[in-house]
Amino acid sequence: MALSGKIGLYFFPGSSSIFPHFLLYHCNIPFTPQAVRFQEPSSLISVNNKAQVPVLVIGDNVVTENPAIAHAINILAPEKHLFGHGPAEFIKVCEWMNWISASLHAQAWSPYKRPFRFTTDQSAEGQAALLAKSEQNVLEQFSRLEKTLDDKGPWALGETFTAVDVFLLPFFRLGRDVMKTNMEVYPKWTQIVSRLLEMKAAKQALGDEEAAMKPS
Ligand SMILES: N[C@@H](CCC(=O)N[C@@H](CS)C(=O)NCC(=O)O)C(=O)O
Repeated sequence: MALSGKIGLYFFPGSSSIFPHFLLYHCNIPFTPQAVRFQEPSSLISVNNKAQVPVLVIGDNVVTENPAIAHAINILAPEKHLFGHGPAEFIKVCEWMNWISASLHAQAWSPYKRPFRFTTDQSAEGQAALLAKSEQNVLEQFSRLEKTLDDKGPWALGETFTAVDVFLLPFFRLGRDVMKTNMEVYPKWTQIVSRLLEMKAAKQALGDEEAAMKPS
């Protein structure tokens, strides 16, 4: 099926949907941002049966999962080289995105955010214990992330700006705003996020998030 037609992005302020939201603006792809209310999950389930954001709609195609959405955006805007230049960088970007999605997001962050989904022990003590262990897991992954970033920069892979840099933004935000972690202990990561926040695409995506949070 062709990857063409009207484009829409379902997003939730403060979540990982800032990743494709930023990429779409960065690639100058016209799209309609659609804020999701998790209080009314049925509105999202009709689009994505996992009831999660982000969801990218391209004509009749519904694309879920951050790495797959990044691939779709890369296909729509190949001139932006979101997956780098050449096979070695392409593979590195894939490696990073799988690691962020599986190890950082699903394995470490999700149990921290929603411990009740990960244990049958629903007592306050059980939940607190899981939360404490999950926080430790997230911080271990944060340290690994910092060590894996290119030493010279300015971006995650070195000279080339790629989708990986933008995928680092939501987790930085979650660490800073939700876990209240001092992110300055990750200087390379902090530098990348500062550079991202200076870009027009960040201002546009964050502007949509802010507008969506205003009471209607
Ligand atoms: N594997 C998915 C994870 C998406 C995800 O966990 N989204 C969160 C926001 S960051 C969400 O929608 N959570 C609501 C829920 O799980 O109920 C991806 O990479 O897109």
